[in-house]
Amino acid sequence: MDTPLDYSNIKKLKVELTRFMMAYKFALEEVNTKINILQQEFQYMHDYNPIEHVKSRVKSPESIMKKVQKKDLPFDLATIREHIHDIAGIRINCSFVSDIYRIADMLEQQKDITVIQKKDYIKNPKPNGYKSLHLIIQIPIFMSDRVENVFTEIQIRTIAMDFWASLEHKIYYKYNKVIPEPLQKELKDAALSANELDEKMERIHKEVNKIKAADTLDQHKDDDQVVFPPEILSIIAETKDH
Ligand code: 0O2
Repeated sequence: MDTPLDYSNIKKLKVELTRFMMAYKFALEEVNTKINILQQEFQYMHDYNPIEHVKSRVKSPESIMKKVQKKDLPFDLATIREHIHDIAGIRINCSFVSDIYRIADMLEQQKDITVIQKKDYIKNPKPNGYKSLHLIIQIPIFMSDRVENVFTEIQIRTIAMDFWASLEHKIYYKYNKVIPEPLQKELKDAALSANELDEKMERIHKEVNKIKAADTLDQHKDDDQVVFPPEILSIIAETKDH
């Protein structure tokens, strides 16, 4: 005979699960606000926006379950909270590689962010060609009755790296995680091309900044009313070096 359903337990479980998922949603809201502030302030101070695009998501319950199985973890919320660090995920796309490190530094320096892990797949790409900077952080979320430090994964990459990763991700699942060798080689070549493009774009970007800085100095060359001290001149040059 079936055991009768205990509705009070089901209700309790529902509340627990909802609270569990909500914490990740709040963490994403916190981090998104931080990114938004950095973007606006950087634009105002340096007349330049280092972030092209931001996307965030809370992992679906199905994907969480798959990861629990993959990692051979017991299915209880405390264990999942402790061991699965990418339930809240944010992806930041930048135009240039130098911007990736600038954004990572700005986030890492924030007092309420604790960096738990940093993986630099840009300096050390994966054998398949994957490049990206990954941060696992913890951020405090202030609830009505407690503070929860929530793990969040931040992936920062260029548009070219993202283009490559999205295609590779699709191919990876299309071939059920075993990509045929010729395709693997083509993907590796494509990753090298993406890298070349990133390097070229960064070089052009730096050249344009030098020209802009020189123009700014030139505009004030004949201005004998205003004599800029060297430290101000270097600030002008630095401001335009983006
Ligand atoms: P999905 O479907 O994107 O969520 P972890 O399993 O996270 O505990 P791992 O695998 O060592 O530990 O973490 P890593 O290497 O930092 O990778 C985390 C995420 O980076 C992946 O999440 C992918 O989103 C992305 N990633 C890593 N390697 C590759 C790659 O070779 N190709 C692509 N396209 N993306 C990659 P998930 O959960 O594996 O996948």
